[in-house]
Amino acid sequence: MSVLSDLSAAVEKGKRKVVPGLVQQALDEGIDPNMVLNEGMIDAMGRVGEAFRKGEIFVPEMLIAAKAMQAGVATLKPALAQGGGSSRGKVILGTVAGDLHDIGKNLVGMMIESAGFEVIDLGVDVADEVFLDTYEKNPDTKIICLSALLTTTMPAMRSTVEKINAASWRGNVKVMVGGAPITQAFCDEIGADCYTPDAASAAEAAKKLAG
Ligand code: B1M
Repeated sequence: MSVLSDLSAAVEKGKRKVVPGLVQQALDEGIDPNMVLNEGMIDAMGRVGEAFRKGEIFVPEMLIAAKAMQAGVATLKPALAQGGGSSRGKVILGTVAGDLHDIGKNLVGMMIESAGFEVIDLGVDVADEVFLDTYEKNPDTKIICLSALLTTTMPAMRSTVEKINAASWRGNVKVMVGGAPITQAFCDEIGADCYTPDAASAAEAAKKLAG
């Protein structure tokens, strides 16, 4: 078995102590960090989600796999996030109210940071007013980024965007949305400026949006 399939199996089984070593081994073998992320870890989380959906595993197993992936991402971060700095401006980032998923959001933050932005990460379960207050305290922010992983928290994303759209400063900031259930059609429907499907494209879009 290749190191990537070993890594993928270890993430799926939630082997938090083994995962960082396998990530390092993959990097030492010269495997592209994006391949380590996508084929070694994100694919595994897809299988975990599928097993949960079928009722083969439950929330604790999903959480253990998430922790293993987080440990792997921490090891991968220096290789993924090259060329930092904070010259492109500020980005506010958070997972919307009611939603506790943060692995994808953290990857988006990492990639945007490595594209040269200063990221203000508000964490998970972020209420509308926290996004708005944070912008008002940081009016030089270029983009507000919202993540949602649950169909049941899409209305919270809509609500946050509606409140941002009603703010007097709306013309000064862009709004980017993403997360597994989010689509371009939903982005258009709620009046956000940009939808991106993954962390790499979020960083590319951020550069364009910030001008
Ligand atoms: Co949750 N969960 N979960 N979960 N969980 C999903 C999302 C689910 C699809 C699993 C399934 O049923 N197949 C399902 C949602 C179904 C739906 O809504 N249609 C689900 C459910 C149901 C739940 C609970 C309700 C379960 C329960 O309690 N009964 C519960 C909800 C808790 C809550 O939030 N209130 C719950 C809880 C959890 C854990 C806490 C156990 C854990 C999260 C731990 C954590 O994040 N710290 C968890 C996990 C791990 C998952 C799965 C297995 C993996 C998510 C993940 O991290 N993926 C997930 C199944 C799956 O995704 N296949 C599932 C890897 C990550 C890199 O991908 O987050 O999609 P993702 O991010 C991508 C893109 O989406 C995009 O870029 C990222 C990187 O490329 N992206 C953006 C994300 N945000 C973006 C923002 C952008 C742009 C791109 O711009 C701003």
